[in-house]
Amino acid sequence: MSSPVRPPDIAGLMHDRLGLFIHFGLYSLAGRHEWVQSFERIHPESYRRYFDRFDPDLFDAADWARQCKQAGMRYAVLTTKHHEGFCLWDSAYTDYKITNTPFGRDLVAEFVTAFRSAGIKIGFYHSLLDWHHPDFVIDGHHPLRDSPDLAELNAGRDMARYRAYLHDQARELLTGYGKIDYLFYDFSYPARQQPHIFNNKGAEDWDSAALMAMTRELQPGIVINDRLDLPGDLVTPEQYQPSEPMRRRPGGTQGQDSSGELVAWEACQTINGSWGYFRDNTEFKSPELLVRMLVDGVSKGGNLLFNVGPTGRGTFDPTSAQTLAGLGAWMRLHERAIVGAGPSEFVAPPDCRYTQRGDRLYLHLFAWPHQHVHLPGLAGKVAYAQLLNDASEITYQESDPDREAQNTSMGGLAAGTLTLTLPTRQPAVAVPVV
Ligand code: H79
Repeated sequence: MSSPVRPPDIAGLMHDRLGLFIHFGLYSLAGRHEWVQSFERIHPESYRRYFDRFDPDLFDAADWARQCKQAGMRYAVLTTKHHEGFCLWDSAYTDYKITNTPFGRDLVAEFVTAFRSAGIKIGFYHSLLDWHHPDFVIDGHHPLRDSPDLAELNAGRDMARYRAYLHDQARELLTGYGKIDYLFYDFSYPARQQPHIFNNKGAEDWDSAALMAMTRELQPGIVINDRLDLPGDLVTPEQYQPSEPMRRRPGGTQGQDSSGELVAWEACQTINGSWGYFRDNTEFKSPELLVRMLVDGVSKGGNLLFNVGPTGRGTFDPTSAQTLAGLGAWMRLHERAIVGAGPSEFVAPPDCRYTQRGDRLYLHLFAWPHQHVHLPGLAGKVAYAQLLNDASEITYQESDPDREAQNTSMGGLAAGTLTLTLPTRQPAVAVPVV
């Protein structure tokens, strides 16, 4: 049999640079973090109150897709199942699924159809942890970890049976919804990484090698992340921006090292510190901050997977919608400096970032200097300069190497410096009309 395995299309995903993460589940009804069941040690029987009332009546996949696309995002990743174990599709392997709630529809199917027809790549987030499955051995993350009868509760649990369930459901997701571009498995916590957690879980518990092989076989070209406790196609820093381009750690698992080869990476970021809808977390990142995170990431070779947590009604809350629109307004004018762009061979001055796409160099100013910005090493390299947002010409001067030692009008700048004359006022990030 010829191998159907095609190498992951990591270049395609990295080209896109900006994606939308969507965390939606029963925790969206609690409205206080997707880890609420674990944080508050909520017993499964009590947590069922959300299952019985799950009815996102305003959910409209086409509207989510429209907002995603307008934000300039080219791919989207939806939680098919989070740690709570609730499935957003009509799985044959459990009753703990969306089609058994008052909502009664297969949300994964609607998501896939709407996003794909909007030309957005499809990503699935799938939790390796499962706090609902009766065979999942209770560990240091589990809601029942403090139960007085823990030993008794764990006595009949069998990870081999859970593993079969995990693989069966992955197969279901990878065969029932057409082409899937990206799989974000989450997450592993082997003893060597989280020694403070009991009943740690890693590659053997998930049979990560087989799960990864099956994923690749069923979806040729799919990109798989690095959280199976095995090397993946990209590394996924969570809620932090790396200060340098990321390098693969020896062994290739979650995390980074300064010595290895350069590796594709994608930072995932929340809007307000929580992935699931959190009503009372009102410290939102501004579109300006998100633009900086995106630009900084692209300048270091990385993607930004930006998250929204829809409300229990199934909509993006007003601040999230506004933030997406703000990001989109910026992307409409600056997309060519982001999509298909990456790090530059040149070194940007302080408070600046360079991104480069082919022979086009994009200078991003994080602080707006008075009148001039000096770019060492660029003299003689630039044929024309313009402002991206309105295509207005940027005039420039080059320092004269022969007169370098003298106190010239260029103020004794190093030879090879290019000096741009900036507009007196920094162009504003456009205010979107939603
Ligand atoms: O789905 C989102 C998170 O719920 C999930 N990954 C993203 C994409 C995730 N959250 N935490 N983790 C993965 C890793 C676990 C971190 C922990 Fe903790 C540190 C577990 C216990 C201490 C963070 C802080 C979570 C609970 C407290």
